[in-house]
Amino acid sequence: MAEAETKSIDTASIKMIKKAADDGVNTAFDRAEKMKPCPIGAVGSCCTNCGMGPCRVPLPKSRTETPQEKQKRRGICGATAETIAARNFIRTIAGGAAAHSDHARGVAELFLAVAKGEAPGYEIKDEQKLLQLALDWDIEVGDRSNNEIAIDIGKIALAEFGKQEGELLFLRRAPLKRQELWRREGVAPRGIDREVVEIMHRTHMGVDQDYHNLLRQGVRASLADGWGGSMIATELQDVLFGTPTPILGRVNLGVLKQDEVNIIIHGHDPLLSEMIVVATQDSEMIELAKSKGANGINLAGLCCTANEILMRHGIPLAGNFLQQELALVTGAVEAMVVDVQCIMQSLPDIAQCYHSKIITTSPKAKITGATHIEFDERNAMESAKAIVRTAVENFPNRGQSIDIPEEQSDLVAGFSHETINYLLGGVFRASYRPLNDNIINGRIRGVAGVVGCNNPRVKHDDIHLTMIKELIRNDVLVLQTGCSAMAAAKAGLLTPEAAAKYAGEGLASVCEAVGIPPVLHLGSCIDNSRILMAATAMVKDGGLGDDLSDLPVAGAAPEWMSEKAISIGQYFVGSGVFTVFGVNWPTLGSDEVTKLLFQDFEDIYGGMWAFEPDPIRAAHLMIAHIDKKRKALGIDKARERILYDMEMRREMV
Ligand code: BF8
Ligand code: SF4
Repeated sequence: MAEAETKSIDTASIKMIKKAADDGVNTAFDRAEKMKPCPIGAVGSCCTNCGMGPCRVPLPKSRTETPQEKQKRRGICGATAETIAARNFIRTIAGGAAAHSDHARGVAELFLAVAKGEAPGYEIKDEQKLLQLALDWDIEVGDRSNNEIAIDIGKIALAEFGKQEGELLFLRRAPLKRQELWRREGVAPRGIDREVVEIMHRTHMGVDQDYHNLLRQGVRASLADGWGGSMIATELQDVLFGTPTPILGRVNLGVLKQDEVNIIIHGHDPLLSEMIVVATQDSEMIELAKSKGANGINLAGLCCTANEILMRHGIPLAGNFLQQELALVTGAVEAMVVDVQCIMQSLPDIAQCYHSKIITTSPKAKITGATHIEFDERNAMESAKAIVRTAVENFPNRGQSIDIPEEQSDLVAGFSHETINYLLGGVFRASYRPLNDNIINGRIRGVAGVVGCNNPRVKHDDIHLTMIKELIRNDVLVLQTGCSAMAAAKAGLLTPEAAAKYAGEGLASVCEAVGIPPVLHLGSCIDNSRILMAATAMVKDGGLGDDLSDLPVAGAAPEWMSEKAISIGQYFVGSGVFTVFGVNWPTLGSDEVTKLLFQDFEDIYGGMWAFEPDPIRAAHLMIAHIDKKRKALGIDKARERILYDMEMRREMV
């Protein structure tokens, strides 16, 4: 195997990659080295949609292909490279949108149960947000109780999934111009499930065979994710568990403890993790841990469920996606409790090399070789305790091969879009005005959302960090979610001190004045909907155009791997945001489809995709786009003045 140092930039991970090799444990880093991607599948030209195939359609031999030659490059059903690439691409969107939205459906179901008093242990924590939702959805408030209002909200939220006509309710939150554009283009989503199902229908053999038309449906389903499923999940979770406010946390494998029962909660669903948080603090459980020789119970998170409990409780993050196997390699994890999404099937096998237990909890996500303890939300505390008890009882089985890396970093998280509002505008006059003003006066050049996964095809965390540092150095404020936020956190970028160290002078001056980091952590991947809301608030506050596509903003997922990332990227593009992805790009098998996504979409949606694996170059594509928007807004001169002032100030000292 190649040197561990080439696999990750994170020293804790490098140590565990080496330990894995010593312990004879195989990880995603090893598998990625061995498994060469199929070159035809990698560019989106392999179709498995029917039993006549699989069909692999090669790239044209020359740019000036004759009709006769072109005819030969087809699947058995006659599908062209364009159709195949577009079908594959929107099926990816369907997968991602379905994952976010099915998560959201679970939240809505629990929400309704809580409102009806059928889910003991949960309660409505954020009354203000509940009332805001009631207002948004025209639900009568009057002197009705919170639970009565919540029952209406829960029912309406659930109906959004199966709605057959009309439009999703949250579309109304977008700037008016954007809503009109969506209607004009026929991409305003009806029901969430309907848009996903329609993709599966249209991509069946012999249905939609026009790549423009296919991609239009892709945009529609992705919008049903961003302004539908994901936004519903974020909003209802906030009402149930509290809207995040700035909170201190710690990150990296060093948060695991030698002398305590280590429980890692991994996946995406806060319904479970919220209860596990409570169960690990239960005195009966702590006593049990002590009786087993441990000094207590230490809970840490992985992947997006980690972000959820970090944002609301300050629970430490053990790490991001590519650290899930490495966490087990420490030999110090009593149980890894998983729910849904981004969970590697290799975990039970690795757990067997140590003493760890992998506990699956969702009826939707079982893994052969894992222990299944179903989490029943209507009997949440009992289920959570059963899970914690299993972990605690495993403590005496710890083996000899234990090595917890010491690395851990401080971070500040909890920047919901409401918090950004308060922090910048003050509690009494919450507003995005100061952010807009600092963009207009050029101290902040623009805003970038840097989000998404890890991917072992590239150096772990390195692409995120290089991109983010380049952006903040150039005065671009960075908003983050998902595994990308954890990469930045491990490198210390989510602390206020990072502003002086890494940010350009303009951005640093704003961060120092407000006391915020130059990189703001907004939560899990469904919380990308918070970025949509923050961008919308910027438009509504005025001075930066009248649509999301006018804003000097850009998005990126430089180490993406998940179908969810493609759905997220697509809803940002469909909302008017320039979005650049790294690693690889799944439509390169068709020049036409790629051109539509990378160029023509800008004319239609004001936002478009780009692919650039080099993080510095990708950052500069984003900066160039931000500057283009500044120019269109007529605020490009302000920034030149500011830089000039700073140059002069530097000369004076
Ligand atoms: O939903 S960033 S690796 S954990 S998919 Fe998965 Fe990607 Fe992480 Fe979160 Ni999002
Ligand atoms: Fe091949 Fe067409 Fe079947 Fe796809 S749908 S596998 S291109 S025959």
